[in-house]
Amino acid sequence: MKRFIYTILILLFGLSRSVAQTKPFKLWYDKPASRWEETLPLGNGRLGMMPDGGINNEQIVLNDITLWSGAPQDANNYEAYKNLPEIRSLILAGKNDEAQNLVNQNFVCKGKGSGGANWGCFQMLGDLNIQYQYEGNDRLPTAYKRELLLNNAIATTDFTLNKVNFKREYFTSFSGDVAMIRITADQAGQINCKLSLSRPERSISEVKANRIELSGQLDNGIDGKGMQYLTLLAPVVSGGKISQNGNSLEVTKANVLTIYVSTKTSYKDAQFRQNVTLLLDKAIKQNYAAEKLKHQQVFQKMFNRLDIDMGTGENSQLSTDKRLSLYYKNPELDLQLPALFFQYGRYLSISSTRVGLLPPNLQGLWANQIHTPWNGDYHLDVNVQMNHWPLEVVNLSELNLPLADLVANMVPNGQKTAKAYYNADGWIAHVITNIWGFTEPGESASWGVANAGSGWLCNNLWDHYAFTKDLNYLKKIYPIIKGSAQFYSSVLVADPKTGWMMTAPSVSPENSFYMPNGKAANVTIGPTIDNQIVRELFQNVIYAAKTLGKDDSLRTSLQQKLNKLPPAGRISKDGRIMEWVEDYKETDPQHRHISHLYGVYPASLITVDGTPDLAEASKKTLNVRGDDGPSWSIAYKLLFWARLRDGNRAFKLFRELLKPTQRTDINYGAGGGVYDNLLSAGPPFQIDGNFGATAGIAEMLIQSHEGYISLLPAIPDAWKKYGNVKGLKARGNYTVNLNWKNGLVTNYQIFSPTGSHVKVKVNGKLINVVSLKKQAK
Ligand code: FUC
Repeated sequence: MKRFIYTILILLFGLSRSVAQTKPFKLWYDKPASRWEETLPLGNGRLGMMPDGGINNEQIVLNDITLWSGAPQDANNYEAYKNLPEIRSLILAGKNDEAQNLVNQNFVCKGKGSGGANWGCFQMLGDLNIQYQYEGNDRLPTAYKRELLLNNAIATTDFTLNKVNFKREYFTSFSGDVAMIRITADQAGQINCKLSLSRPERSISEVKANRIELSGQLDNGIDGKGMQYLTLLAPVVSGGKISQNGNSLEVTKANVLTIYVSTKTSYKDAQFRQNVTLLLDKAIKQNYAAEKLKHQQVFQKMFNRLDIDMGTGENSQLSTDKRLSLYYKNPELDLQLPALFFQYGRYLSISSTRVGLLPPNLQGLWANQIHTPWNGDYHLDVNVQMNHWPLEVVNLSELNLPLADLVANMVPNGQKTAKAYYNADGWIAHVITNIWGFTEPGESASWGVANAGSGWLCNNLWDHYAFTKDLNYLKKIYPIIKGSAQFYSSVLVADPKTGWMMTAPSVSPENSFYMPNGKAANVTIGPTIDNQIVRELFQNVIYAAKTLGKDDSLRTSLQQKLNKLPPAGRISKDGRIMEWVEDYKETDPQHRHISHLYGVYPASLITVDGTPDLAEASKKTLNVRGDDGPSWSIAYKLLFWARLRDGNRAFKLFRELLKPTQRTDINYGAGGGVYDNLLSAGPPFQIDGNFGATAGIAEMLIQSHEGYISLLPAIPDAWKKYGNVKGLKARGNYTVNLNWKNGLVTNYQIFSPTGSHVKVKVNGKLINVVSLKKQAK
């Protein structure tokens, strides 16, 4: 029954830009980090640092989101398309293994692909090393505390040694764009230390005029003259003195020491050398307290858009590592940890990307190696998308824009790739990319020929429009998504058996199947994920063209093709969603990728109400896949269960994800988890698990993919008692606040810039309300 509830326009807390934070969200420890995976991540979207809080020696790993080796390259095999007819006819004849051999021979990228030096790698910038000296004989400190306060993006280390209270304060300024560390003591002249900058390779470190300079040039894989960087460190003291000791600077008997680190790379910045100095000089001139305040204000403009409280518990007071070790068994004793992990995800997004720069990579912004795992790049078969899944719903919408820029930058090469391999219109990217716009298939057929990378990226870009309804943005991305649709439209192959039109050759991300002859293969026609991605893309482009009043004939032809796509999901003999067009047996039933449930999340092609049979089959699929895997895979399963409205199962996956681990080996199987610093482990550290779980928690509290806003669609029993969230977003540019008790919504407000009719599902009932007016941000 439809009923309009006209809500009175009382401005409870809706008009203010930000939501006052009820509680501090902290990570804290009573000892220094003993490994990098325990250090605390700071970042301002470009510049990152991870201090370990060491007493005598402190190592602070520095990062810059733009620091990449490699260079643009053309790895397109321009003869590849000639093999397409044969590859396709082998697939259609059921000779997938032979087709796969041919793909390996003639249909992969030229050169070494992701293994090549020109392909490149996101690299650590360097280490800031501080060797401290103390007066007095005590060696062991008391009252040690190392902390990261998410609310203001500041880390601290406090301890007492020889009756002196020391404090270190660290932040990467969102205002001045430099890293700052301030060391103080409560007695005069107690700060003695030696400062140096180092990097495992390709670096020169020298002292010039009381500043340490670290500079170098990375390999581009061509002539060795790749990206350049320059880092400047300047200590400023009150009391005491600074002197040079080789490549280090020594601080003696200071009362206060402030260390400024300014860094830049040559990425899109010919003036980077001058800019490093400008930033540094400017920062030093600022009053420290004023700069710290400005840093917090800029950061909080984003962070404070959302607040969450789901209670607390006796373990919530413990140090983060202890909380983590106790959580799996007794989650009821720490009701705050899910809220902390959720806000940590938001904190990590704000810290690891910035409008105008690059999206967070596989490790966000943080790396302590030259050769980072998987080159620290962008994987297009789930990982980079997962990094962006929480952004809209957790009210950090603009942080989706760097990905849109990255994708726009891929299009020119993607057009060449479309021609070279498929003789097709539009553009394609396969499964991996870098900051240099790589779009070619990867170097091995088993994973590299996935066709859906560009389509998935485009559908991810669509989210920003779906949530914001920003027409200017739609105009900006329209040529990109149109070009992607044109590609798929021109390559789809009609399967003579079914008449369906599908991609070929392609793979279901990284999984393989047994052919009837018992041999294993990956290459196929129409893996389910491709069918779903193409369906969603065509729908989006048709909608966009209509909204923008453009391309009538393209709309008609996409609509015709849409009618010939396979259904969004098909059910296998044993009741699961089929991963491939044939009901093949998979070689790895617990495979980490669950690509054929793309239609459940992030798409909404399979829903509990809309397609109940497919929703049931999705549950069976998940039960066979199991609840383990690398952390990103656990997070994805959490999201699926949230969409399938099973809050308790989603919560179980949350607990699995929060299992403490110290493993750093490269893992493709079971055994994800989080490190003591709450960064997620594949292992190794891979940030998608953090972002996926943040999106997952949001999805347990609010959903808006079925034409209405659903409040608490998958709340687990464990979180039912009490909670409130302010500042969640829903599709259509709505901002939502809600309170609940005993699993029932007790109060909610929905805001939008104009105040419009919107459907809301509250406590199981679908009703129509008018949203409160709220100034657009
Ligand atoms: C995909 C996944 C792996 C890993 C890598 C970075 O290839 O299959 O588990 O996450 O990306």
